[in-house]
Amino acid sequence: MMKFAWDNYKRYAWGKNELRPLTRNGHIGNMFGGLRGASIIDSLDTLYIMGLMEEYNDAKEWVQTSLDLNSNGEASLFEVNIRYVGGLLSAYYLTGEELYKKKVVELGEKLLPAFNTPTGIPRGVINLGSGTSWSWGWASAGSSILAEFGTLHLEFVHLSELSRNQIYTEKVMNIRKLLNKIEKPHGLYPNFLSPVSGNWVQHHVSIGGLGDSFYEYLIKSYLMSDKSDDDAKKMYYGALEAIEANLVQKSPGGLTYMAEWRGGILDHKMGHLACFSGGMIGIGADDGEPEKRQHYLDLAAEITHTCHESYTRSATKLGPEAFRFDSGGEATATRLSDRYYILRPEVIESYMYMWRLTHDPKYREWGWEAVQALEQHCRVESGFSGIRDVYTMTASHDNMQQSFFLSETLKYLYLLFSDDDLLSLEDWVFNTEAHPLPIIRRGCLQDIAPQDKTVAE
Ligand code: DMJ
Repeated sequence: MMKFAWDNYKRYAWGKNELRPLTRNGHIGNMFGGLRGASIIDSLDTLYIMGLMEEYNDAKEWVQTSLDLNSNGEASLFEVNIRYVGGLLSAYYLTGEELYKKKVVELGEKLLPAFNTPTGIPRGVINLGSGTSWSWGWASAGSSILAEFGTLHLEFVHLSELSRNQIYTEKVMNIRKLLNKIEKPHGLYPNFLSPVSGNWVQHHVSIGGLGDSFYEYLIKSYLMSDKSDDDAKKMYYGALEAIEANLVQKSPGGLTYMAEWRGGILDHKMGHLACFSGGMIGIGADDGEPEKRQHYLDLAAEITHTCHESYTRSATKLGPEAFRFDSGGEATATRLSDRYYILRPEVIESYMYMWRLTHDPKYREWGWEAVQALEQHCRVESGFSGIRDVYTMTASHDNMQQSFFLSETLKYLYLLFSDDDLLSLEDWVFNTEAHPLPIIRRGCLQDIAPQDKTVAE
């Protein structure tokens, strides 16, 4: 599947950000501020661990000759960080090639002006040429988004390691300090914060879009620090407690889900994006209070089960963008506009973590169901495409092969069916785009050997 997705990208969209598999051309979009080759950067580590060396070498050569960081466009700080910074960091740590280190430090410097705000909370959009930054037009009252400014920590700590410049760590620590200081409604972290006043702008809380990877990066910061970052640990378990008290629900049919919270009122909806939380709660289970460990593992399994149900209850066996637990529905999309599937990874991501944590064969079975559904409904003649309605067998394709399909969905599937020592969870954490970053063991980061590819072969 990876080879097919890659070969078609290479043939029809080389150097563009994504492949449009129906029209057989490339898509550039406006998320990366003029940077190109998102699918290449997102694929480097996947190709490498799969042992697709000819393809990996083509990708590497493109980075060498064509990755131009001197662009002058408006980029999403979050997207550039998770895909480009994350992808280049992983490529460096897996292969030891200096080229990636040089590029990623160069790119990291271009992101720093985004933090020049009264509070140091970065705005969402940055011009990579001029360094000017501003908030998304759609974000209420010029606010910054929790999942955006809260999803920088892992990459920025590694940027400090590689550049030997503490500035990156200082920037993300400052975000952490502010979040720790301000009042949290019921212990929850709302999705919108003003980068000017440092106050919450709206009380909307979600484990799905707008909030999701902030929580993920708390527990992963703790794990990546070799369990020395106690603030991250405290914040993660505190947040999880508030989530359990306010958001976790059980449906009449017995499915556990995470609702959204709007100033105390629950919206009984769970987004596909929120399905990453099964894996997150799973990897954090072991470091919780001893009496809560089994409970966390059970909760992780229940959420993953619910997300699997959102797949099995559709005709295509792929899950919708959002599913609801009201108006008579359970784990199904009730609105037409929520019925699409854009090759997202989160459900498979949770299968992979739960497999590694429990070795319960059902997770591989569920992963295999997803493979078959992807092959049947998303594979088209020249690549993979998202679909507009998971509840109908007559496919309507969206003509987009997202770069996270190569970076995340296919990587997590591959890991689900590999031995546990390929990118062992003892040694690596995955950023939110599935780019593996090594755990920083005091004084020995320099000793990390490039990942032995023979494990994959
Ligand atoms: C990816 O870019 C990342 O996983 C991000 O955290 C959420 N959205 C997409 C995949 O769905």
